[in-house]
Amino acid sequence: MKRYLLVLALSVFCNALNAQNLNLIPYPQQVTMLKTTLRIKPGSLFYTSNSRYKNDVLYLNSQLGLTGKGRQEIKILINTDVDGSGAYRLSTASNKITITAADRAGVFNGIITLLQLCRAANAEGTGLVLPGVAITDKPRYQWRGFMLDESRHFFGVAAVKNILNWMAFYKLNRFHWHLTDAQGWRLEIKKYPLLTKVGGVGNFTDSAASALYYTQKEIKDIVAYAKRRNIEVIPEIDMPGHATAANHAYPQYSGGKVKNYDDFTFNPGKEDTYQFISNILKELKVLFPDGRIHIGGDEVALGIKAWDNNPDVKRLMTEKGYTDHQQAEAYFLRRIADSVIKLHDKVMCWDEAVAANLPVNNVIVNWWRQNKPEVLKEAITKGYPIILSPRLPMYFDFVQDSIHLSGRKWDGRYNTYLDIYHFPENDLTADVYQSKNIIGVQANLWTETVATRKRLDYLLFPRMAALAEAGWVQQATKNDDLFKARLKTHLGYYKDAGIYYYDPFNPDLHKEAIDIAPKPEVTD
Ligand code: TNX
Repeated sequence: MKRYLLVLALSVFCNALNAQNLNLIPYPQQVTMLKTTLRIKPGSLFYTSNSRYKNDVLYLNSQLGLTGKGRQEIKILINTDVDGSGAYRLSTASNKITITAADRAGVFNGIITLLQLCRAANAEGTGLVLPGVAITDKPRYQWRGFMLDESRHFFGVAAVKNILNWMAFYKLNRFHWHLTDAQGWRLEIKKYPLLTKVGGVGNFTDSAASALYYTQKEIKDIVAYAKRRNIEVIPEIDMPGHATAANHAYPQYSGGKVKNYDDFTFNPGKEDTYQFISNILKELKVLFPDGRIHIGGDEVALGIKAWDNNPDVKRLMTEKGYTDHQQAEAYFLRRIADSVIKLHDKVMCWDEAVAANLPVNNVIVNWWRQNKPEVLKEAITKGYPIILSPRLPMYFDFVQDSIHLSGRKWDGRYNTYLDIYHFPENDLTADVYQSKNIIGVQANLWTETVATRKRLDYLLFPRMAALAEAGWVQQATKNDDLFKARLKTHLGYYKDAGIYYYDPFNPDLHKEAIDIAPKPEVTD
């Protein structure tokens, strides 16, 4: 009996070890290693007879650079027994590949796991020897997001597509695109050409840089590119604060001027402002067919003093019986949310907007102020679905190593890949992170200190891999040593792709990429 138990324990242990050698990130819920292997001959292409998923299989071929005439079938079955959206089973037993999933998200996730298996597989000649596996997998969170700020600095189509490709490789499925802010409006709106012509001028480091923005044609192309990779794109039009670029283009909608924050806000007391924004939203509806818009709502306080001298705001306050500006701010957000709901149905906002009492059924709250846990609790109590993206550890503009100089810190704290890996259980109490209101996690890359692709990559890799684990893997399965071992293989993938990444195991390998002379720490 004792001996039997020993053999059993040993085989479970070996299975776990071999399964780690598959180098899957994020790590699946359950992996069983089989005794068989699956040989894929040189010159073979993956194919499926299930016509709905042909494009997903073509994606796999293109990612692996496969060309040829031979066929390796993937049997794709849709089965509602599989546990929820995005879940899948993948088997490579007895010379057959089968993916069983509840929906297209699950099929795509299964294909990505197969893609990673192929990348890690032994190559024989130019063919592949895949291990026999039976994988049962499902995501911890439905929303696994990444946000890029392209207002402070603009990176362009190629950089965004590269990010989307890696997001797909890591089963991240929401791209939050911060397209407007004080430093630049980056989205063509046909009815208001000055938004990009004037509002697109400048960036965080050079206020005179020539206008950079996405045309509507480019936006459509990127949204379709993302959809092929099972990624929804959520554009953010930040308002009523962070609106300086728009106000420079159309000053008639500005909330006014105040020291250091001239024209930071839209004018909430003017009816025309709502017409202006609603016309912009109408164009967004065509560009972003998934229909979710992020309306910002953050840091209005920075420029709200301007409303003291604004006659339209004064009139609004008297009419509504408001006693402070925050009520006017909430009024603005409710009206904008109503317009979005009428047009698109789905709204997102930063956590300041919890105070505005927007409709609970159509609004997702993005909690970012880790120093305000009471706001997260309030959002839960009010019943909002919530995305967790607190500055600590989910802001990728924070430094990731004690030796790094450029980027933010908060009371000396910064965001290592392991901090991200252990989110949210290391940062929040169980009653909070186990609340059913929490629908996902997201990392945000603000780009005040990021002007080049090189630094963009440096801040993203390898933290994107840790983000993938935070969004996918159950707390009980996490293990630093095993994650590190898998990550080492992925650093090799970055190297092959020519990415300038940070190597946590050898910090001197690539020197910190610095674009702008570092500033001392500020906590705000
Ligand atoms: C706060 S997060 C901001 C951004 C900055 C970021 C820098 C949020 C909703 N607002 O405008 O870029 O900090 O870390």
